[in-house]
Formats: sequence, C-alpha cells, structure tokens
Amino acid sequence: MPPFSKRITGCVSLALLLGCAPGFVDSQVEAASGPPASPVLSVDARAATLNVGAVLANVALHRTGWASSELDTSHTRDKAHNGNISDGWSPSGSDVRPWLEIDLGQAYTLSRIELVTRQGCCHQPEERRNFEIWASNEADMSLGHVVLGGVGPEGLPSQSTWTLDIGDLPAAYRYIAAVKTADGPFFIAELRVFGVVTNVAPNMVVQGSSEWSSTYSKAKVNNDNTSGDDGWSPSGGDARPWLVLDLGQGHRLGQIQLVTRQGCCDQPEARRNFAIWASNYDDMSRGHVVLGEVGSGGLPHQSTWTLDIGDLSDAYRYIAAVKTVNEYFFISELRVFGAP
Ligand SMILES: [Ca+2]
Ligand SMILES: [Ca+2]
Repeated sequence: MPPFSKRITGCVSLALLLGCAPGFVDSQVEAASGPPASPVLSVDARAATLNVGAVLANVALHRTGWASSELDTSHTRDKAHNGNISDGWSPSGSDVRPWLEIDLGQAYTLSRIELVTRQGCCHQPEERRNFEIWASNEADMSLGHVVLGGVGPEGLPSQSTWTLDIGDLPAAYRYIAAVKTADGPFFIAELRVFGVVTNVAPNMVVQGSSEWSSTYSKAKVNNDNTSGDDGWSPSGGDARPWLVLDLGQGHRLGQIQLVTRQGCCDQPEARRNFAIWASNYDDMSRGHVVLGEVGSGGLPHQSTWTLDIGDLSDAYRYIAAVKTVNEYFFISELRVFGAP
C-alpha cells in the first residue's frame, strides 16, 4: 500500500480548512521506493566537518511545516517545534492516520531526532506508539523518502523523550515527518531535529572601531585562520573597541565561538570584559540583544570560548563583539554557527 494513501485522502477532506503539504492533494501519486537524490556526505566526511568546527543545533525550531489536521488553536502544528515541551500538536479526533511535517528551510546532515511525548494531562498510550520518522528532499514525501526509525506497538513511556540516533545516513535532508503507521491518535510535545550547522562568518563584511595595521586588520577576525598571531587588533588609541560582522541576511544561531590570540603575547586584558551582541540593525545603538558575555575573570591564554545560543527563535543579520570597559581587545577568530 502506498504509505501516503490514507493521508492523501485525509488531506483532501481537510484541505479547505487547513491547507495541505504541496502535492499531498494528488491522490494519483504513488510512493516511490528508496531515498531521493541528494548530495552524499560520507560518515568520515561528516566527522571531518565536525572536527573543523561545525556544531549540532535543533534546526527544526520555529520552522514552517504542515500537518494532516489540528485539534484546535491550542494544539497547532507549530506547537510541536516551538522549544516548549509543556505544549504540543494534536490532530483532530476524526484524523485516523495523522502526520506532521517540518520544512527545515534547507537540507542538513542529520545526527539525531528527539520526540517528546505529552507532558501534561490526558495521557493515552495510543498517542505515543506506531509511528515513524521520515526524511526527504521532496515536500511531498509520496515522491520518495527514507524511514529514519520508528516506534512500534510497544509504544513509549508516559512523559518521555524518545531519542533516535542517526548512524551513517549518507545524505542531507530538508523535510522531516512524523507519521502514524497505524490508525490512532498522535501527540507531539516537541520534535527536535539535530543537524550539522556550519560557520557562516568567514569572509563576510566586517565593520570595526579601528585596526592596528593591515597585518591585524578587521578581515583577520573571520578569515578562517587561527594560526600564530593571525587576528584583529584595534589601534592602541581605541578606548572601547568593537567589531560587527554582517552575515548578509538573518540567520538563526546555534553557537558563537571566539578564539583568543594563539601566538605570542599573553595579554589577559585582550580576552576579558566583552559581550556578544546580535541585531538586525547595522547601527546597534538602534537596538540589539546581548547573547552572552565574559567578565573580568577573562578567558585562558590561547583558548576558544564557546557560547551556545540554545532556544533562540529570532534570526539576526549582524553579530558584534564589544568591549564592556575601556580596554585592549584581540580576536583571532569569531565563528558564527547558524543557518539562514
Ligand atoms: Ca512544544
Ligand atoms: Ca583569523
């Protein structure tokens, strides 16, 4: 039986109320077998990518998507990936074979899926069993998908988090679905999709308060080079140095890394009393958020400081490193892990 046959029927009947995933309304489409064509990244290549500084982030958070139905306005599809486990998505009572699909916005190499079951009242064993997680590069997964894993009739414990580690998946995928494999209710408090997020800062335009010389220019802060004394230094007379990276468009952020001076000159004042700001104004005096900061205790010599952004819902175009007192600054590399 084509895996989407029941859902296609259900979607047609609900299309006027809820809309459908593109193509789901075409009941003539037969399911294809095997994964869709997509760029292949071997396990070794993926590990190598991680080793050079990629990070894992929940790339499903606050993305768009579709569902076969929604119970009511308190249980809409977006509640399944809003970063809050105390709410969730529920299909309507008449939806016999529910599904939910998330558009990650672009294809990601996937590492792990987490599904959080209902945390509040009204637990039903039926809503946490008999489902699969699908991945595809077609929004209409009847055109092809891979099954990453699933839970059978044994079901999940009440108020639990199910973790699906993805081993040697050879491809990157843009669309993720949670699909019932038998008739019954479904509830997802949170569906987390951990994908590999890369450093988007290299070679983007940088503004700054000053630079020491062409050897220590602003462009050295995001040239993907931390060897020796490669890095940005403000001028000696710059009382309160700062830098702003322009990512070119808004990015959802997973992590920021700041690499201190790796070569000569153990200068504690160059690696303390600074903050990382984010904004959608190039002039951040018009508004910004403080993502994190390092105080007077400072960072170790020749170190890399990691700032996990975590549950950040907004996208930002401009990222700044700003001194919080009048003091010297030096940055070997500023890395911004995110996705448009
Ligand atoms: Ca939620
Ligand atoms: Ca550098």
